[in-house]
Amino acid sequence: TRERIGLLVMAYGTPRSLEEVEPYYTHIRRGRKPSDEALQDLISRYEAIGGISPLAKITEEQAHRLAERLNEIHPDQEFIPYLGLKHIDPFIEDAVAQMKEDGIEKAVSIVLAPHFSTFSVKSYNGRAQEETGRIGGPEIASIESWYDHPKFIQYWTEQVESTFAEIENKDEAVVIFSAHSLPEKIIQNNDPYPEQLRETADLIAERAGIKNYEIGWQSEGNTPEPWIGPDVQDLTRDLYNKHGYTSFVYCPVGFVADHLEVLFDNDVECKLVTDEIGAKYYRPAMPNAEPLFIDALADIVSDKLEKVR
Ligand code: FEC
Repeated sequence: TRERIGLLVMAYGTPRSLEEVEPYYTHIRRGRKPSDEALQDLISRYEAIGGISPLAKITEEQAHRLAERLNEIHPDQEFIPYLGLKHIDPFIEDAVAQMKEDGIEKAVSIVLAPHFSTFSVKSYNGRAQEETGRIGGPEIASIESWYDHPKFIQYWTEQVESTFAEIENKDEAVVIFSAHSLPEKIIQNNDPYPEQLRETADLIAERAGIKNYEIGWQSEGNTPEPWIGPDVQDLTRDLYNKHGYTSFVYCPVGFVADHLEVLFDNDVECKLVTDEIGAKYYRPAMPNAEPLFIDALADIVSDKLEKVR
């Protein structure tokens, strides 16, 4: 019989209807209800991308395809996918409880975000480990980061190359690699997040032969504390003023799916700036459930299992 392995796929989560926006937002704010104004603002952003985010469907497809791929490459094992979300049900804890109920003894977990940060990946993995310890659930091998995996880099390299093939004046084009901003205080605690984003960008740029590229931060929260910058919108204006670039290529490599932070923060907000300065806006396709990306994730999971064997 095949060895059964729980595949815990963790991701941010998104409201599935406009009614779910309030509880979701309240969860993100650690239980504090948003003001009516903030709630309306978020609802209007969801409305601007077509009513609701495609993220829920994409996350499910990523998990399903990943399990399928792993089952293809490991005929002696059976990977059973479980989705555990950070801010909406099924929560990470629900997934761990379900694995236990299903008699899973061994599991591997992966977060659908490439770069490690205490704020993101560490908190996902911490919640999974804490819950499994609490209920005596499966042993979980947690993957910490995969920002430099060759197939992940290859995915974005191909995207950048095909985007550049469309650009006439390549010397006047710049790539902005970005991730979700985080409060600046993480840097004081030696968080590897900014360094990992830099490495992802360097690897893609080197392989795609791109000379003009910069690191930017996006989607920062609405709090008084300082967040890591430069923000992608400000960076766009600065780069235009300094170098007169006529094409901007946005690669939000800190994310892996089409969702609000890309479809709004890049495709609406950054595009407002490129329109204003009269430059061209490009945003290559997100990995979603593309086979090369799923293959990258399957390699990352396989490598982790090999290590803990
Ligand atoms: O529904 C969708 O399509 C978008 C889902 C979504 C993703 C996402 C990814 C990340 N976030 C990260 C950190 C923070 C911090 C705060 C914060 C706030 C929000 C809000 C929404 C939201 N995030 Fe998110 N994020 C997504 C959605 N995020 C909605 C609340 C309204 C707003 O500020 O825009 C600030 C929390 C606070 O108030 O204290 C911090 C990080 C990621 C990337 C890693 C990951 O995917 O886990 C980091 C997708």
